[in-house]
Amino acid sequence: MFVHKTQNKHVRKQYLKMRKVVYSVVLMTAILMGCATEKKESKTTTTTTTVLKTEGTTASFGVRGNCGMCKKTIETAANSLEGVTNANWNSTQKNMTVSIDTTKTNVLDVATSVAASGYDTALSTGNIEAYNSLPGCCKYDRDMAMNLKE
Ligand SMILES: [Cu+2]
Repeated sequence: MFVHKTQNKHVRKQYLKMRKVVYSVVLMTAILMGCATEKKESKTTTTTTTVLKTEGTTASFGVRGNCGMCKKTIETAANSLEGVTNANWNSTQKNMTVSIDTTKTNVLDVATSVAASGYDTALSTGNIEAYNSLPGCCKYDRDMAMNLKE
């Protein structure tokens, strides 16, 4: 009886210790996840500022993709906007150049339209549903580097 009581006490002590560990793990995870989110956000900001090159009415930014079919989809998405006078995606450089009438549209809108068709750009993440319905050969690697030098 006495032994049993001591054991119980021991178990309870262990339980409390475990609970402490669990709490600190949860707290640590929360802190780490907070950090990760912050890092990701600052990374996106950096990409936005360094990747975008604007010269007059011509701008270029990174766009992920694989093949000729990707090129067609990406350029069609860009050209669907009023104010886009020329769109050219380079499959080797993973980069697109657009000529735009800035009174009608802007670079971010073009990037958003491309992203809606399933393609990641340096300024926006490709729509996941559109990506999933792309043909197999067009399902590009979502970690693919963009804005490559030829
Ligand atoms: Cu493709």
